[in-house]
Amino acid sequence: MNKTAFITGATSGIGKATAEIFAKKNIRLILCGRRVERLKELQKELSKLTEVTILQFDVSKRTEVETAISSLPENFKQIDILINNAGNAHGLSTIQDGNIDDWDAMIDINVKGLLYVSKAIIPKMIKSNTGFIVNIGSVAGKEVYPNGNVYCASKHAVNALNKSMRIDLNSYNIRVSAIHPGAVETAFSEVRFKGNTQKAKSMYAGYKALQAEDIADIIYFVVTRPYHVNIEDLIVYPTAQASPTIFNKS
Ligand code: 8X3
Repeated sequence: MNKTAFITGATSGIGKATAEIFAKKNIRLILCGRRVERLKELQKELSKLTEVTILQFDVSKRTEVETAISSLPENFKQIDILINNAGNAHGLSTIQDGNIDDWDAMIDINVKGLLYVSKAIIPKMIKSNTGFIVNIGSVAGKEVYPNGNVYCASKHAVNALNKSMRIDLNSYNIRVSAIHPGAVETAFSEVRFKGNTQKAKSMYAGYKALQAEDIADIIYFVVTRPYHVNIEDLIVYPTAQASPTIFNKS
């Protein structure tokens, strides 16, 4: 497939798995993340399969985003697919006990970061009258659960922006979709529980959680439909999870 994809949060989890499947399908890659060593490693590995360039920046830093994206080499300036994947949960506590730095991080990364990156790339898509934006949301963007408050709010914002983008970009032939995963076994819980590996592991114990590759497969499916087909969004759970809080654990 002779397309170029721009993936944020590409150094781990869903972003990395998406980069791997796209590389196998010969999609050219612009891999973005904060950790340059990981980006370089991934570039080395995936360059065996496709053309890869890397951009090191923090999505929540507006000037970093703008500078990085404007520095793209000429042959990578045409972006066909934007995967807005970078995002995290920081903390899990009641609104009254919530840590304001955690709130800032979630709003800055999950909402403002997605906006900064989109704002830098959308004009290129408008100019070429083609493009595909896939926003990685969460079931937390569809339902609110105890202690989820600000994370849920940030993902509800992603859900709203997904719909807004599709409306505003409709006349420019740009497709916009979202994937809303339930429990995916990644570093997500380690970040949420601030390195408490025991707590993080217990999130995925007693059932088979989704794997990053499961979501990457679905992203690949979504972006490879015929051009007249636009999937608005998909909510994806592990079989053992019926809602954000209901699990069938052994
Ligand atoms: C990840 C899923 O249920 O922990 O976004 O919010 S959940």
